[in-house]
Amino acid sequence: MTQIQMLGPAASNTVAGYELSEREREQLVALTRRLTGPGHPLIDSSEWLGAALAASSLMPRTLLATLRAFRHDPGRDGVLLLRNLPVVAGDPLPPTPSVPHSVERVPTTAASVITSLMLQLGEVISFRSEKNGALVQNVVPVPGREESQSNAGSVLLELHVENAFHDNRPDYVGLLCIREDPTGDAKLCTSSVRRALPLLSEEARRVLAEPRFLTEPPPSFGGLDSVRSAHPVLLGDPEDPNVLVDFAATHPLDDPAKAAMAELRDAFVETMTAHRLRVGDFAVVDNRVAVHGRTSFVPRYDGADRWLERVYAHLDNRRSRVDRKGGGAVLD
Ligand SMILES: O=C(O)CCC(=O)C(=O)O
Ligand SMILES: [Fe+2]
Repeated sequence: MTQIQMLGPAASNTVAGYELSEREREQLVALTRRLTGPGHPLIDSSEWLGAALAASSLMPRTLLATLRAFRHDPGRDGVLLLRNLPVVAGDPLPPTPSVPHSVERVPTTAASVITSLMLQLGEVISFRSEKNGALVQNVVPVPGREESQSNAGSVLLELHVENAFHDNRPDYVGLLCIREDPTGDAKLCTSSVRRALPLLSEEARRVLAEPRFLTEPPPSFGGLDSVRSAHPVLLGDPEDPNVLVDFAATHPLDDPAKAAMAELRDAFVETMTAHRLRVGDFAVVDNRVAVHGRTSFVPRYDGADRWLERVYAHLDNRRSRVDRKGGGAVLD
């Protein structure tokens, strides 16, 4: 029972997944009641996070075992898909927000569920320059931002490692679907370096492992002024490397580097999985092994658009301590 099972083609992909039983779902609802409702501190407070951490260790055993197994080995795809998670309990879901930098501050069922899950993978973190440092962020289309290469946009979002420019980027990106795209066109796309690597030429592998690439931070992080030093795209063991690339923000420094990056993108596209997330689906991307992006779609801005909640986690809280002023969850 605790083994990660494979979801079949009917689920539009074959990544590691687990569907909660009704009983497990009820258990989660009961657990989130400890965290939601009037009188509870706001999400980003240390009081609420402490309560969420305590509650998270009481999640159903199968869920805990599934998360632990994924942390041990993210599999060929570097993605874990959980289904049938509760996102509301009682009250109807409000309209999908459409303002920039939308976040959750008051603890809801969905926010409690995603935070608890991520707390069992690692330590939850956020970045001060991104969505005001809020831990639970809304991924929603925003009017006027259609063309932007961010999660507020609706044009194709290029495959990327999350916050690739940052030394303490997240190890995991968790995305919980709380309202599915009514058009069905918006799909989370994921590709892993484990699947792409065998498709690459020897030359591309060699060049990608050299520091011949620069990754730009988004403008909110200081833009080009804060570009760090040149880095390789493939890091670590050449047989099973980590990947560090954002096809909208990483710049090759010479022609062979450009060709190798193009080869890598082709390999990612060839081995990509598209996930049409439904309400209660939760995708966790291992940000070292997998890249993610999103297909284009047409938002209506009528309150019924696609709505995901996002939480980051990383594994080494000591390593990031230098960036977490005061010891909280927010990185500078
Ligand atoms: O909208 C999506 O499916 C993914 C967006 C994304 O890349 C993110 O929120 O980090
Ligand atoms: Fe992303």
